[in-house]
Amino acid sequence: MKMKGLFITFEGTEGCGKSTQIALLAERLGALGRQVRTLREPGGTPIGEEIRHTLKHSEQNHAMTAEAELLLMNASRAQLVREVIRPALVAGEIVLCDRFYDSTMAYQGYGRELDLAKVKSVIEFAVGETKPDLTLFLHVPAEVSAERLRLRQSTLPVVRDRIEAADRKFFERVAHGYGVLAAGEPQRVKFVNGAQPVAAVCAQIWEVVQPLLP
Ligand code: Z5A
Repeated sequence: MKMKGLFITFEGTEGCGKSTQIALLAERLGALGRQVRTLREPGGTPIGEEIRHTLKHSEQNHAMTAEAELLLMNASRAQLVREVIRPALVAGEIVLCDRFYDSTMAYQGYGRELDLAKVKSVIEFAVGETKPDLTLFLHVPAEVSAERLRLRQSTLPVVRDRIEAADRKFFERVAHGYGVLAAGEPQRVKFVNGAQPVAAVCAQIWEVVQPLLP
C-alpha cells in the first residue's frame, strides 16, 4: 500500500518537552491546512490505552518482568500501527507520535538491559514496514529533566508510575542508549537541543520538518 503521508516521531528522556513541541507543531501544520494526527505510545488506541494503564499505573503491575514490559509495549504498538498509523499515512496525513520504537530500544534494551538483537526483532514483528520518516530526539541534561518533572509534580496530584519509579542508573542507561541510537542513524534521527526555551526548540524543529512536508 502506498503511504502518501509523513510519519514523525518524538523521542527523549522524561520531561524533554515532547508533548509541548508536538502540540505546537500540530498547531502550526494545522494552520497551514495540513491534516495532522497526534498520537502517544504506549497507547493511542482503546486497546493500547488499557495496555498503558497496565504498564504504568495498575495496582497489579508491581511484579512485571522486563520481558513482559517489552512485549506489552510492542502489543500496544502493533495495534496502533495497524489501527491508526498506516490508515492515516495512506490517507496522506502527517502523523506526530510521542515515542515509538526508539523508546523500546532505549528503555527496554539499554535501560532494562535486555538483549538488543532480541528487542529489535520484537520491534520488527510489531511494526513491519512502518518506520518513521523523521525522528526528533529532544536532548536535555538529566538535571533539566529532573527539575522540570519536580516542577510539574508540584502542581499535579501524585499518581504512582511504575516506570518512573526506576532508579537513577536505569535512566542513565536510557540516556546513554538514546545517544547511541541517534548517532547510529543520523539520516533519520535529528538531534534537537531541548534545554532551550520553548520557542527556540520549536524553531529548531520547524527548520528540520519544513523541507520534508509533502
Ligand atoms: N516507554 C518505554 O519504556 N518503552 C517504550 O517502548 C515506550 C515508552 C513507547 C511513557 O510515559 C513511559 O513509557 C516513559 C517511557 C516508557 N517512561 N518513563 N519514565 P509518559 O507518556 O507518561 O511520559 P513521557 O513520554 O516520559 O513524557 P513526559 O514526562 O510527559 O514529558 P514530555 O512530553 O517529554 O515533556 P512535556 O510534558 O512537554 O514537558 C514536561 C514539563 O516541562 C512540562 O511542565 C512543560 O511545561 C515543561 N517544559 C517543556 N518544554 C520546556 C522548555 N523548553 N523549557 C522549560 N520547560 C519546558
